[in-house]
Amino acid sequence: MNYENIRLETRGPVALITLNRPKAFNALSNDLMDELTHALDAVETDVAIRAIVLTGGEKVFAAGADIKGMKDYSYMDAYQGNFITRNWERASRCRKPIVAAVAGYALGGGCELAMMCDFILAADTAKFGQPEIKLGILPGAGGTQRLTRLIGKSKAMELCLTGRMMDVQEAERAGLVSRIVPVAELIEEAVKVAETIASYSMPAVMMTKECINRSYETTLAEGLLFERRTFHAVFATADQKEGMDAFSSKRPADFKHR
Ligand code: DAK
Repeated sequence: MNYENIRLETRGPVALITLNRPKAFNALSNDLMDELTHALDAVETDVAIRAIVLTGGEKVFAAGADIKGMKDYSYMDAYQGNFITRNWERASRCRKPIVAAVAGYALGGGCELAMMCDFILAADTAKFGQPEIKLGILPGAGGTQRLTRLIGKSKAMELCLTGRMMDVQEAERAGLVSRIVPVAELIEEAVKVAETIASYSMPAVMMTKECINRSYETTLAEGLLFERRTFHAVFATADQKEGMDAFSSKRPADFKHR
């Protein structure tokens, strides 16, 4: 597939996907989301890739779903066309780790897409918000759900009901972003973080991600049981033997991702 709305590059074991519709502030059109879905399918099946960075531009990560593209949709267009569900949720189903590297605006669907990633590394210029209420609609790609789980009811309610944007310091305090870095260093830092993750045992990374995500879906007792069973299973990997042998022999581990 020829990408016109995104760029896909590889940096060793890291895939760097850049949203690339700068004139439309990276508005998330159907074509862009089809391309992103395609790119994530491709990197997910590529065994050489062990971590993904999803980013936008310096000024804007993504200003939301494409308002001009959807303004004339009828209910039937949205429902029968499986709007959002058809091609928006691939990032949330990715088994490999995805780091969102956000600079500038992450609004509406842009904020929702960032929250579908595993964590958000934010530039000091980042701004987050769910301004859908100003358009006479509501968040439709997880904004009322993921944002509430990440930052709590009070702040999520205020942001979704007023459409107010949060600056990056507020977003970090609220727990939406893991860390703030200077905008000029964002991509370099995100790739470095992704490279660190990619240097570890891939099965252990995937299992860790699965366990943390499970904590959102279940009770503590069920989550602990899931973690324990997964932890037992990691002893079936060659990488567990290698990691522990390397530690005992005081040498760097040479993980085979098996
Ligand atoms: N869609 C389309 N075009 C957009 C856009 C968007 N979301 N955001 C910006 N643009 C375009 C502008 O129209 C403008 O295009 P030209 O006029 O140059 O052709 C260009 O990008 C630059 O924008 P501005 O001229 O407005 O630039 P400013 O610096 O003045 O302002 C801004 C930047 C990001 C604050 C402003 O553009 C803005 O407020 N944008 C809209 C943000 C927003 O409302 N986002 C939420 C979108 S709604 C659903 C599920 C999910 C959704 C919907 C339905 N269902 C299940 C049914 C999701 C909805 C959303 O995300």
